[in-house]
Amino acid sequence: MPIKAFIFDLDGVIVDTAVFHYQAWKRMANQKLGFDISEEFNETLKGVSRVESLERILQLGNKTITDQEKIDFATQKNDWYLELVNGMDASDILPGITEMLQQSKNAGIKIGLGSVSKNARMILEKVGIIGYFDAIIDGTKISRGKPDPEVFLKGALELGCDPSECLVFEDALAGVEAAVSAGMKTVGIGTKEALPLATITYKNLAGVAINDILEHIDEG
Ligand code: B16
Ligand code: MG
Repeated sequence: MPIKAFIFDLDGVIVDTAVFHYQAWKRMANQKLGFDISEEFNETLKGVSRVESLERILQLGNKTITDQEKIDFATQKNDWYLELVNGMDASDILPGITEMLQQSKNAGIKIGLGSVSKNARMILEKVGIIGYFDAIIDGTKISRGKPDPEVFLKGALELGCDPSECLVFEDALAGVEAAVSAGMKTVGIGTKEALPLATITYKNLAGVAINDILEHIDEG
């Protein structure tokens, strides 16, 4: 089936907010729980919801807290995260993204966002590219995080396309797994070793032409 829509992950594909999530979770683990989290462990939180991320951190440190504390800690982490995100502007858009959005628009390809983040809409507004999107699926519209395919299947539905007509741009293992489960081909942003299930991979999208992607996807 020909590709009619591109669905982009936010964190790690459009902007590098992963580093801010990491700093905020690290601060919370250090100050509230009394242990540290490594960058390697942070990799396993990519594409995972806020509540589930907290659960995984508690499990890592072997800590038990009350339900009220869980709410308070997740809120505190988000406040720290938002302080960091607040300084973002168009210069934080990752290489090649604005050009890719413009090329897609010119080629008549529909554009969707598939993010687990509840802050996604605000971030797209902040960096000035929200106008490109025909559908935005974020953490406010889904009940299951990646690797569940819900976020991408809802994207296809809102874009009016069959899943097989959608191509997902993802940087995280859980995100690529979600797209594969949704029956979609994927452009992995990273290395083939880190994202073995991706149909093709690019280090980043700087200088990448749509036709180059579509030709490789046909072969993939
Ligand atoms: P929030 P994505 C995900 O975004 C992040 O990768 C993940 O680290 C984060 O916990 C999740 O959003 C929830 O974010 O706390 O802002 O609702 O990769 O799906 O764009
Ligand atoms: Mg991501």
